[in-house]
Amino acid sequence: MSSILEILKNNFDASFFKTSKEDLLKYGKDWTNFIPPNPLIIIFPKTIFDVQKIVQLANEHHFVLVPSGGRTGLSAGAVAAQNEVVVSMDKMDKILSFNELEQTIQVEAGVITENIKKIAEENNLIFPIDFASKGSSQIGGNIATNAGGIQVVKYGLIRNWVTGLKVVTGRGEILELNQGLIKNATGYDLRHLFIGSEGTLGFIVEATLQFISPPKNKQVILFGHPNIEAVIKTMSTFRKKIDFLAFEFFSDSCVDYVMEHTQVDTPLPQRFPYYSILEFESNDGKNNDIVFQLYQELYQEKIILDDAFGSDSISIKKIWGYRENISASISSFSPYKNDLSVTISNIHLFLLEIEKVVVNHYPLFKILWYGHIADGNLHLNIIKSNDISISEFEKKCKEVNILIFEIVQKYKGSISAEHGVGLLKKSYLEYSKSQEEIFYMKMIKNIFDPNHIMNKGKIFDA
Ligand code: 2HG
Ligand code: ZN
Repeated sequence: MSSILEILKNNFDASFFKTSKEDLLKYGKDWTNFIPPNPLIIIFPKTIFDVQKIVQLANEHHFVLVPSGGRTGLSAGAVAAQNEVVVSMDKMDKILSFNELEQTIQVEAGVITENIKKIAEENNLIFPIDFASKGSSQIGGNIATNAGGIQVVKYGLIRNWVTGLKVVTGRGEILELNQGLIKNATGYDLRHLFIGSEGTLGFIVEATLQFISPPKNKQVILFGHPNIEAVIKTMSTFRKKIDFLAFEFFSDSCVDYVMEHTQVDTPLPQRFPYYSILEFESNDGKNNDIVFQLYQELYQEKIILDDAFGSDSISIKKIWGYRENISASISSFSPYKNDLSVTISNIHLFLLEIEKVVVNHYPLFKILWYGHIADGNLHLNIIKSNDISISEFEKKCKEVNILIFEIVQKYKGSISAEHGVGLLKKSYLEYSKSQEEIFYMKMIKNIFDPNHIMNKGKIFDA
């Protein structure tokens, strides 16, 4: 081990490293629970050529690199548990250019996502990727996990907004992919292989991102519902008639945590088993009429039991707070997380089957449902009771995982809709992908990273 440290220190001066125990713990992990970090050292490249040099050294001297961004991941994609060298993008955080004509921005990988959103807004545009961790996540990590969030139903995943990528492959070459082009029919688009590759093929070092015009007159309504069927009915009723900007849901079990954590009142004067949030564009009042008519029908059928309306930025923020703050509010309770998806036509049956399993197998644990139901994406978080140890809790959750993932497989769904595979989900990959597909994924890894120096052991054991 000491020789790896010597090799690195012979090639980079002290300003490139962090070695204190606190820094090793901090940079050796992401937001995932259950896997203790154990990195060898943290290195902070300042340029693409520094990254290239680190990759060359790793290939030459056979050590493993863990790319690290804002460390907000939830599947241990950025956890260094095996004495790896963590390569943090913190010092590669330059905004390189903004192109007014193309409405694109070129940035280094370490730029915080929220800063990109702010630049878009300063130019009367938006970068339409929105999730709660945007204040600390980095764009390189978002791209490496093909991040989603609350506006996917309208704008799609981050993949749709990356028009160019610069990467350093696991072999140490610099590739410039797609160069910001809108059209480029020249064979395989390697950009899309790097998006969502979780640092297993190389480093994303720069990106060109597309902005667009913002929606006009955003309106938000929070609904209270008697049960989960009512949430699904509300979502599908609106989805058939309007092109909404977002539709999210959460169970009442989430509400106490958010109230405690953010010191807010209940979302509605009375508590209901489930809540949903609809966001839409008012476009000359046309949508308002449709929404109002559908709302009245759903209210009469007792699908919606109460509502709160937001049309100014303060009330909109307040309503979204109940949904967006759930994850942060529960994080200190070490929740066990599942991030599942199916096609939205299957969501009703899928959810009911899974609910039956969790209610039967977790009689003593808190079950929290929330997520992006209009994308078919459900976050299922389980919080342990006080009388059981963390390791017993984890063991139990892993047993129940099998039952859940059998249902996922039956519905041809995904075991990880938007949080990636990392270390946490890799043993379940076969529930979502065939052995043949995994074989091709491993062959692709071998081409870009023949010596397996890039985030070894993440997604699969190649
Ligand atoms: C969200 O939608 C994030 O809030 C986090 O994807 C989900 O905490 C989670 O399980
Ligand atoms: Zn989510």
